[in-house]
Amino acid sequence: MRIDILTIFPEFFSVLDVSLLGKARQSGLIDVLVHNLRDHTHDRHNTVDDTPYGGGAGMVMKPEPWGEALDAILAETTGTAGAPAADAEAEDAGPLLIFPSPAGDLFTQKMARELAAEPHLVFGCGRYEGIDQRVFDHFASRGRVRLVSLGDYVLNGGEVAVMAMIEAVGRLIPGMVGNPESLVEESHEDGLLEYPSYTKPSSWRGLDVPPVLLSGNHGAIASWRHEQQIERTRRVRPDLLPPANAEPAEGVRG
Ligand code: 6GU
Repeated sequence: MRIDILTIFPEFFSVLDVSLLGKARQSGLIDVLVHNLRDHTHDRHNTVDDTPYGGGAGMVMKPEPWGEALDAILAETTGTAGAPAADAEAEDAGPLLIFPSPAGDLFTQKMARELAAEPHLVFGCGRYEGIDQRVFDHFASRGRVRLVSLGDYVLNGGEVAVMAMIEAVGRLIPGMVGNPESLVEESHEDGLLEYPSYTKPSSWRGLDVPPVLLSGNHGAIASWRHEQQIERTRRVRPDLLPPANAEPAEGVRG
């Protein structure tokens, strides 16, 4: 998979060199290219933002540097400055452009799986009050654009959000995780939160590991873990359960 990142803070992404993703980069499984948006400005101060039309607080990112930077990536990867050529391979939809935004679709494990199947992702990290809307509209007319949010809170810019998305997507790429089973037994992979885990010693500070886990009865262990998943999900994230399984509201019970 190829990943391009456009940002005014390329240093943010130096952490991609360490840990799991660093190894994936070294092995060639993921090719991450970080670009400085300011390289696509042409004034003395490398201006990337300006005041909003219509007034209001904060600054808006100007469309021209985004246009030039995205044109360059699209030209390099499609050879046609992004416009799909008439004789282009039918299945090559071009890169998927992703803009982190609190106004976007919620990023979920399902979306991570969809993104992990893409050959080429381009992340555009906005700062300030956002990016001129015409950047999204223009590139949506030439290809696929998605606004994606991590959740209902506000970050100062897209950089940390992109890091989270790359980590969630990167570990789903075949060959990335040592033990593929560790992928399926996790929170959200089966729509439930994960069961609690224990290791040695069997007793620690007066707290004992649940005896069923020491029983050697694999059927009983699987049932217990599934019950724990349902109980925990009902308690912490009832919104993840189908309505019939959700805990009845206080006072409505029995
Ligand atoms: Cl993806 N970006 C920003 N700037 N803030 C956010 C977010 C993304 N998701 C939640 N808050």
